Amino acid sequence: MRLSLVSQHLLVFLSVLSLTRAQTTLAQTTFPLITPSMAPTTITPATTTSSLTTTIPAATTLAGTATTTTTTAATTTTAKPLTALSYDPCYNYTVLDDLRRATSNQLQSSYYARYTSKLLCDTNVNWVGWYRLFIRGQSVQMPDTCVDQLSCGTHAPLWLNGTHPQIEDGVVTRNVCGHWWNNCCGFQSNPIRVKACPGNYYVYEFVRPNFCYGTYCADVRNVTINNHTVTPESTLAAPAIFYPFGSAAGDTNNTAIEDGSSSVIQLLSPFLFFGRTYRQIYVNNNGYLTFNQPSNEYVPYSFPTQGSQDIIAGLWTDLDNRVRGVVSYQQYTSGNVLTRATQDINKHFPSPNFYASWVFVATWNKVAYYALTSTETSFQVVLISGRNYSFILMNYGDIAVTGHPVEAGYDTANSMDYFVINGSINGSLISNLRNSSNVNVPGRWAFRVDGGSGSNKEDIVGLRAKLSSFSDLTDTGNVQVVLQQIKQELVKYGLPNSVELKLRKVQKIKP
Ligand SMILES: *[C@@H]1O[C@H](CO)[C@@H](O)[C@H](O)[C@H]1NC(C)=O
Ligand SMILES: *[C@@H]1O[C@H](CO)[C@@H](O)[C@H](O)[C@H]1NC(C)=O
Ligand SMILES: *[C@@H]1O[C@H](CO)[C@@H](O)[C@H](O)[C@H]1NC(C)=O
Ligand SMILES: *[C@@H]1O[C@H](CO)[C@@H](O)[C@H](O)[C@H]1NC(C)=O
Ligand SMILES: *[C@@H]1O[C@H](CO)[C@@H](O)[C@H](O)[C@H]1NC(C)=O
Ligand SMILES: *[C@@H]1O[C@H](CO)[C@@H](O)[C@H](O)[C@H]1NC(C)=O
Ligand SMILES: *[C@@H]1O[C@H](CO)[C@@H](O)[C@H](O)[C@H]1NC(C)=O
Ligand SMILES: *[C@@H]1O[C@H](CO)[C@@H](O)[C@H](O)[C@H]1NC(C)=O
Ligand SMILES: *[C@@H]1O[C@H](CO)[C@@H](O)[C@H](O)[C@H]1NC(C)=O
Ligand SMILES: [Ca+2]
Repeated sequence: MRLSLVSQHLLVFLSVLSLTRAQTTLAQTTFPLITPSMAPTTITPATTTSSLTTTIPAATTLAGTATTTTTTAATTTTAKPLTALSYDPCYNYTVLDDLRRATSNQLQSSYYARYTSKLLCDTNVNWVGWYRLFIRGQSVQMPDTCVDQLSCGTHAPLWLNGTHPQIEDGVVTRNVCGHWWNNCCGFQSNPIRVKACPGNYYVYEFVRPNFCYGTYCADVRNVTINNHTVTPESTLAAPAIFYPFGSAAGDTNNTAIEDGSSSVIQLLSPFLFFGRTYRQIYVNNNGYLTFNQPSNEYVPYSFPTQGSQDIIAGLWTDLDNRVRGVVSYQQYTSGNVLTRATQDINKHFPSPNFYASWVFVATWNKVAYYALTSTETSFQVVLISGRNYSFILMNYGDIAVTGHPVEAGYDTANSMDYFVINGSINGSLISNLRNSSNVNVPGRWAFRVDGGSGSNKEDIVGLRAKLSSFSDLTDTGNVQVVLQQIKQELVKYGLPNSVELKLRKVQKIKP
């Protein structure tokens, strides 16, 4: 929620912290604003040059009764503070999906004798950083028991001599053995580092082995590998940040209709979105979610729209699932997806002990843009809730460039809260979504969206004030004086002394 003060010469963007909703209601009054005196050292306001009319948009309440607002000007961004993560290989790895590395790829002795040149040898690979093993798009791990000689497309398959770590072990170092001379550790290769990751996978920091021919193996001995994903294109894994989707996840498909939508989806658990509680949702083919009605709008509105709808836009643009791709969705109230969501949210947000009890995944998989039939764009919007918290994850895969207008982020009724993902409003730069993040996970943007108090953004009220002043408000010292004076005024009008004012931005609007 946000307060807006408007006057003449300077725009002052402020955050008022520590207000409760009741107190905010008290603040819904008009109060005169006092400008700083000419002498910044004088605390007592000297001149009152203007009496400002202040309109404070009412708080939305958890009960869902949004009250009116008269804000018309563009307001401060509601970007949630970001949780800086230190570099984590679980979210920064290279995908290694090479069927030849599978333990099932066993060479005949006649073959390896004749085709030595075709044997894999990992000393030829320029290893950089961390890797995650896949076989045909399926996440697998390195073997941590002995592997037969002549497996994994080489002479001496490399396996991990030591058990895989648990998540709480963090990064561990393990010895690597190559099976040769009928000795499981005939070659002792260079040790590598290994980490267990949320989502039940491992990453490995592969290094050049100290001999040839040996390869790091992908263990498929206990894994059923799909045979129908054969063409190189379709063997590409969905980005690892994606939640399960498609037929494998039991998704419901949207009908392939230009500018179409899902039918109404009843939510198995209510979703709290900035104070409003929703029990239904629509997945619109053009890349966004709406709650009250489906939408066929194919030209995105620019956020903030000051409109009447709540909108969650993974990538709102003119997509066309008739020619290419699938739009599908699924919701979960139990199982691994909840575990994964719980881990992700606790990772991305400092909220203690969050447990996901409901997850909704909408996926636009390899969908074309309208009239750009060869393009493929993939992204997800994941809604997550637990108790009275709610979150959104936007996961971006390959995003084709487009000349269509685009918009990614979210907006709310009257735009009291909104967020525009940086760089998402220019279709020629849109591919960057795959690499950008607010949580240090390339391709992922995460937001807390319940709007409840105690959220990661505190209880922030924005004030946008226009002031006339003789002193230079771009000077920090002068601003402190003004802040104190504004605070005194706010307190006079019923706010607690504990309110804290912070300056967001000063903008000079007249010389
Ligand atoms: C991701 O890993 C690569 C390779 O190790 C490294 O160069 C890069 O700095 C890492 N990225 C981040 C964001 O840490
Ligand atoms: C694993 O490595 C240890 C030394 O760290 C070695 O003693 C052991 O023999 C190796 N395991 C096998 C199966 O070779
Ligand atoms: C395969 O699974 C079985 C049963 O879960 C287990 O005993 C065995 O060690 C596994 N084998 C490998 C190579 O992981
Ligand atoms: C895949 O094909 C191989 C032989 O081509 C067969 O042995 C295996 O059972 C098949 N796997 C599945 C899951 O169909
Ligand atoms: C959804 O579409 C995909 C791709 O066309 C198809 O394979 C799948 O069977 C469909 N799922 C349902 C439930 O119709
Ligand atoms: C936003 O994106 C532009 C380029 O698209 C970049 O120059 C700028 O630094 C970004 N800003 C932030 C805050 O990430
Ligand atoms: C989008 O970015 C491109 C490349 O930087 C630029 O040429 C173009 O003018 C931008 N378009 C809009 C609408 O901002
Ligand atoms: C994203 O990062 C990858 C590897 O870091 C790079 O190859 C690719 O060009 C980047 N894509 C964009 C759109 O910046
Ligand atoms: C969630 O609800 C509980 C009471 O049910 C309340 O104590 C808590 O403050 C609420 N949390 C949020 C974030 O609104
Ligand atoms: Ca369309």
